[in-house]
Order: sequence, then structure tokens, then C-alpha cells
Amino acid sequence: MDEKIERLLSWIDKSQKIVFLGGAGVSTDSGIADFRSSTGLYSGDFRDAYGQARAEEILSGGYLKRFPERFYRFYFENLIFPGAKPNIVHCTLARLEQIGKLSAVVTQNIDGLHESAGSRRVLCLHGSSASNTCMKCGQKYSLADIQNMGVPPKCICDGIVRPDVVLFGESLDAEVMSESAECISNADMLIVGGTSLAVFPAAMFVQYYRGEKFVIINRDATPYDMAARLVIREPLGEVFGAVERYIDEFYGR
Ligand code: CNA
Repeated sequence: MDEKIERLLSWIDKSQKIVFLGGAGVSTDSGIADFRSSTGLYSGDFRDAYGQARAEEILSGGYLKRFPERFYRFYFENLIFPGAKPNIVHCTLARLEQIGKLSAVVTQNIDGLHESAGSRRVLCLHGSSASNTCMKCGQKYSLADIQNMGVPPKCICDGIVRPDVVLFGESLDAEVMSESAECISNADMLIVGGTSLAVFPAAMFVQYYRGEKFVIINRDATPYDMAARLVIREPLGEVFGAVERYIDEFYGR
């Protein structure tokens, strides 16, 4: 582990355009469950409450339209954590941007914790739970607004309000996709962390990277481990603890 961390830090030291591509594993230390770990949402059994539906089915655009009340019950219980705070990974990534080393965070997360930690360029591939839109009139609402509207949240026009997140079966925002692809293809280092790289098209983005410093930091193996130059199968919090100490030492606290 020490040798790998030294290599990671020496690559960070030589880089000015790092892109971090992350997923749900970045927020597990903030108390938000991921999907595919043994403790993740996919291992949960929701069949009684949701009539045999699995998490992927419940979190789909079709399910939201057919069963808005059930969708929101699941969404509020399993994907919204109002008390969650950024952890060392979010905070250290924000510092890497501040010291001019990181050009963007590309995330599959919808929890807004990178923004809360102070990261400025955050490309949210799957949208954000912070913003919500009435499906009938287009009126925008904050997360706090919809939490106070009951289930399902309804607009003053009586339309159902939906979260501005990409649900299963829906397309990703073309602009966010092309900006993410451009950032990654211009990056001088790519750090992938806290993602199983199982969900298309996030996994595809890895292929835009053209440099020599491709790192994967993830507890479980991913389909791209063979393509990475450095694979660290350790908790992200420990690895980013070392990155934080590097920043403290060379750039001050
Ligand atoms: P995933 O498929 O659940 O994979 C998460 C990966 O992170 C797993 O391979 C774990 O081994 C790894 N992991 C978990 N915790 C740690 C840790 N502390 N240190 C190192 N590795 C860790 O999640 P993906 O992001 O790959 O899948 C994409 C889905 C999950 C997207 O649609 C997200 O919107 C969705 N999601 C987001 C959140 C969130 O916003 N915080 C939470 C749950 C799911």
C-alpha cells in the first residue's frame, strides 16, 4: 500500500489537470449507501413494500409515472440524506482544485456533496437531487421545498414534481456528457474512485483518457482494473488522508 500511495502522490505532484471520476463509494463515509457493495441498496429486499420491484425498477422514469407515491417513498428513504456532510474525499478533491492541480470532478452521485465541500467544477452525469421540476408546468423547486410538500410532491398547478436526476431508462444530458468527455481527454491524470464502473456511460468515459497516469481507487475490483496503471483496493478515506497530508506539507493547511 505504501509504495502505491507514494506513486499516487508523485503523479499528483507532477500533474496540473487531474480529473476525478467518481461514484457512490465517495459518499459512503458520509453515511450514504452505495448500490453494488455487499451493504449497498441493491442487496436490500424491498419486495414486500414495492410489489416485487427491484431498486433499478423503482428508480426508473416509468415507475415514477405509474407509482409516484411509491417512487417517492423509496427515493426519500434511500437516496436522500439531509444530514450528510462532505467527507475527507470530497474536501481533499476541493483542495486539489484550489491549489491548481485538479480541473474537474465528474460524478455519478446526485447528493451534492462535492459542491458542499467547495469544488467548483463538478459535472454531475446523473443530475442532482438539489433541483426538481414540475412535470406539468416546469416550475423549479429545491430539495427542501419538495420535502415539505408531502408524497408525492405536487406543484401549485397540481402537476407532480420530479427530481432533476437521470432515472433508469432515461438519457443523460448531452452537454454534461460532452464537457465530461472533453475534460477527461485533456486530463494529465485520471483518478477513478468509488465506482464499480458498471453503469453505462460513466464506464465509457474512462476510454477518453489518453495519458499515462490512470489510477483506480476502489474497494472492489472493476472491469477496468487491467487498463489502469495503478490500482489501489483500499478505503478511499485512507488514501485521501495521505493526499491531504501531501497538500498540508507542500501547500500549507
Ligand atoms: P456502485 O455501483 O454502488 O459502486 C460503488 C463502488 O464503490 C463499489 O465498487 C464499492 O466497492 C466502492 N466503495 C464503496 N465505498 C468505498 C470506500 N469507502 N472506499 C473505496 N471504495 C468504496 O456505484 P456507482 O457510482 O458506480 O454506480 C452508479 C450509480 C449509483 C449512479 O446512478 C448513482 O447515481 C448511484 N448512487 C449515487 C449515490 C449518491 O449520490 N451518493 C448513492 C447511491 C447510488
